[in-house]
Amino acid sequence: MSLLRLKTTECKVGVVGLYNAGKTVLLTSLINHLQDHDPDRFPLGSKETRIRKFTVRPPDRDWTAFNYSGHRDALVNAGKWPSKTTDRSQFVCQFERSDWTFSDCLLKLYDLPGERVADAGMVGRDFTGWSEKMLALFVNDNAYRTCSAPFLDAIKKPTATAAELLYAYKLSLANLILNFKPLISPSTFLLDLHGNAARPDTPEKLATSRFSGADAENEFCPLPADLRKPGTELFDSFSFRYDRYVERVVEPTILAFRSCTSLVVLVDVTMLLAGGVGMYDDNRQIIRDLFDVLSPGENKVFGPIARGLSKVLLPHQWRPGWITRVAFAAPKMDLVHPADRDRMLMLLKRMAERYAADRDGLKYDFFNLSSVVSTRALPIGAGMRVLTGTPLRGADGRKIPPGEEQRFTVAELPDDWPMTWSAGTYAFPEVYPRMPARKDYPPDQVNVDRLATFVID
Ligand SMILES: Nc1nc2c(ncn2[C@@H]2O[C@H](COP(=O)(O)OP(=O)(O)O)[C@@H](O)[C@H]2O)c(=O)[nH]1
Ligand SMILES: [Mg+2]
Repeated sequence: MSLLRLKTTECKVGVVGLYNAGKTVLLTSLINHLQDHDPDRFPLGSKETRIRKFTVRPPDRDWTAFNYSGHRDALVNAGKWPSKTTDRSQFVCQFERSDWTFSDCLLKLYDLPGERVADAGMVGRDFTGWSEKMLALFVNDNAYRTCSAPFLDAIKKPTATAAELLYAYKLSLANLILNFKPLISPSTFLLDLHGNAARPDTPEKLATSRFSGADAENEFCPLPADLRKPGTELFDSFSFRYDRYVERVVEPTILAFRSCTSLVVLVDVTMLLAGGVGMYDDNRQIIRDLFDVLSPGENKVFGPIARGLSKVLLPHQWRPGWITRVAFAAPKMDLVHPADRDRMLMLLKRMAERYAADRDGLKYDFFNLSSVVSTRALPIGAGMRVLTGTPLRGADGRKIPPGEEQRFTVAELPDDWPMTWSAGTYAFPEVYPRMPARKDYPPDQVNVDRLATFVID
C-alpha cells in the first residue's frame, strides 16, 4: 500500500445461480480482466481507471481456493469449459484503483456448486418447517406431484418404516432429476460431499446408490404431520440428522453469501426458454428462497447512514457486512442473436425485478453479458437468426470434438415470457469457448466490465 492509501476497502462478491448458469466462467473471465487489466477492453467505471499492484491472496480459513489457473488453462489448452464445481471456493485479491485515492481494494469472490442453492430453504427452518415446505411443494405443483408419487404414497401408510420412506423419497428425487427439476434437497443426493455428482441412471439405481443426507448413516426425508411425533425413533433421528446437515453443509455456504457486500444472481434466460415453463417457475422459486434467506437490503440494526459511515471510519475487519447491491445477470448473451439482446434483458427484468424492488435500501441493476464471447453473428436474412461458432454437440445431441466453425440458427426471443411453453420450443446450441492462448490476454467479453463496476464498490 502506498503512503497515501491509508485503508483497505473490502468488497465481497458472491455469485449465485443454478448449476450450469455460467458462474465459474464469469469469475474466470472477471479475474483474468482484473489481473491483466486493459482499460480499453475492460473499462472499470471509465477508460481512465487503471489497476495497479494486483496481488493474489490466500483464501480465508475454511475455504478452498478458486482454481483460476486450472479453469483458464482448460479453456485455452483443452478448449473446454471449466469442469463442474464440486465445492464452495473463494478467490481473494488485492489491488489499487487509480480512481480510489485513499484506499486500495481487497476483493473476495465466492463460487459455489449451484446444487447447494436448492438447500437455501433449510436455513432458519427446523425439521418440521422444512418438512412442511417440501410437502407443500410436492402436493401443490403438478410436475412435482407426478415425480414424487412414490413418496406421497409411502407417507400415507401409518406403519411405514424409515427405510421405506427413504427409498420412496430417493425414488422421487431421482424422478425430479430425470425431469430436470432443480429443487433437489438435500442437495447431496445430486452432488455428495466428496464432489461426486449423480450420473444419469434409472430411478431405482439412483435411489440405491445415492444418499438423502450427508452419508449412509445420516439420511433423512420430510415427514408429514402424523409421522412427526417427538419421542419416536423416526422423528427424533431424522430431526437430529437434519439439524446436523444444516449446520455442516448448508449454513457454512449460505451464510458466507449473506455476509457479502454484493451479490450476482445469474439467471440463464437461454436455459429457461429452452427448458420450458416448469424450468422458469422453479428458477423463480429458487430466487425467492435465496432472497428470503440472504435478505439483501437494509440492515435493521445499522441502517444506511451507519453503513456509509462505517465504510469510511472502521478498519475493514470491523465493517459489518451485508448485501447492499444485487446484480441480476443473464449470461451467455453470445448464444442469442444481437437483434434479440435487448429482449433478453427485458425478460430478465420481468422475471426478477419484483424480488429486488420489494427490499428497502437495496441497489440493484440488470445486465445481459457474455463472459467469453464464443460466437459471431450474421445479419438477419429472411427472419433467420444465424450465428457462427464451433458447436459442442452433433445433430444427435452427443458431444463432438472441436471442429471447424459452422453456421447454426438460434431461436428468436419473445417480447415477454409466454403464458406457457414446452421444452424444446426455443433452442440455443452450445458452442466451444473461444479463448486467446496468450495468458495475459483476457477473452472478449460484453458487459462483464459494467457488472464489475457495479459490484466492486
Ligand atoms: N457461449 C457461451 N457459453 C457460456 C458462457 N459462460 C458459460 N457458458 C456455458 O455454460 C456452461 C456452464 O458454465 P459454468 O460457469 O461452469 O456454470 P456454473 O455451473 O454456474 O459454474 C459452460 O460449460 C458453457 O457451455 C459464455 O460466456 N458464452
Ligand atoms: Mg461452477
